[in-house]
Amino acid sequence: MTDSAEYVPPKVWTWDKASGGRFASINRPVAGATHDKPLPVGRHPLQLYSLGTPNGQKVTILLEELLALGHAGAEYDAWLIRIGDGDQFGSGFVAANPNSKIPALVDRSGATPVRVFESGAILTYLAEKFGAFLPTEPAARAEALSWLFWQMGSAPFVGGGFGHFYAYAPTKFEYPINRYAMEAKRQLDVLDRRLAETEFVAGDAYTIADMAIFPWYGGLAKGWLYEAAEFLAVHEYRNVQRWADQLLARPAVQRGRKVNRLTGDPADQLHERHDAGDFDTKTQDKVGGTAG
Ligand SMILES: N[C@@H](CCC(=O)N[C@@H](CS)C(=O)NCC(=O)O)C(=O)O
Repeated sequence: MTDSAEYVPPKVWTWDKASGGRFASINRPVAGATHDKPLPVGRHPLQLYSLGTPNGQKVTILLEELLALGHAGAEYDAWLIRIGDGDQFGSGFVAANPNSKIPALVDRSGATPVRVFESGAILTYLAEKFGAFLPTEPAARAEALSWLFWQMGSAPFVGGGFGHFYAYAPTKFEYPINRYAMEAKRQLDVLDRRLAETEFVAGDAYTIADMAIFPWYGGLAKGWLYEAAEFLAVHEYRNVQRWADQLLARPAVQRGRKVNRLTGDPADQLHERHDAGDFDTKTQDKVGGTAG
């Protein structure tokens, strides 16, 4: 590993497979499938191919909220995509998401399957399909979509920036940690000020914007991400804390956080979800599995 202070970029960048750090085995400078592997298809209209990371949890929280509201058409099979093993580069997954990242959804309820990728697009598609959690009145809808897109644009600085350099980079460098800690704190403050004004991020109503933002910024506030709670002094963001606790008390949020999860308490890991009853019978403590 070259020290960044001494690094002089060559004229043309080339792929040094040894320099990728923790994600060296999956990071590549090219797109496309690496191997043939069709995706499994279950019995429900909605087929989700995902992993219980913050980006994956957004969608399972929405699906569980839709089911809790009584939308039987939101029943889903959640298949596990092990990104550490390269499942996202299988031909079937790439057909569902050419960007090779979880989550990906295939809606098989109509004559022709509809693929949807990017978590924000999936949340919007499902909210529109079921007419829930996204206001229809133009001003309220604009506010919800603004915060939804805020999350999509902001969280990569938290995950790919702060989290990467603070928790995952093989060597700790002050410059990137400083830069991205500053930005992560600024974003937490944006959210904190907003949540001082309103109960939910988009106003009085609970929307897909909350569901998108919670796994990232609620996770930061609750200390689930990067073991950075103390470093970022997350207790200072009191309105974010209040809102995160409020969401966490929702049974659908609790269920959604368990689906496709490979880390944490085995009781909170439901590796695949094919039936509502799976939460009672198939979490890893019930099947005697180990955290992956
Ligand atoms: N903008 C995407 C981000 C998705 C994303 O970054 N997914 C990560 C896991 S959280 C992934 O699949 N990484 C695998 C890889 O990069 O190869 C979304 O919101 O859906």
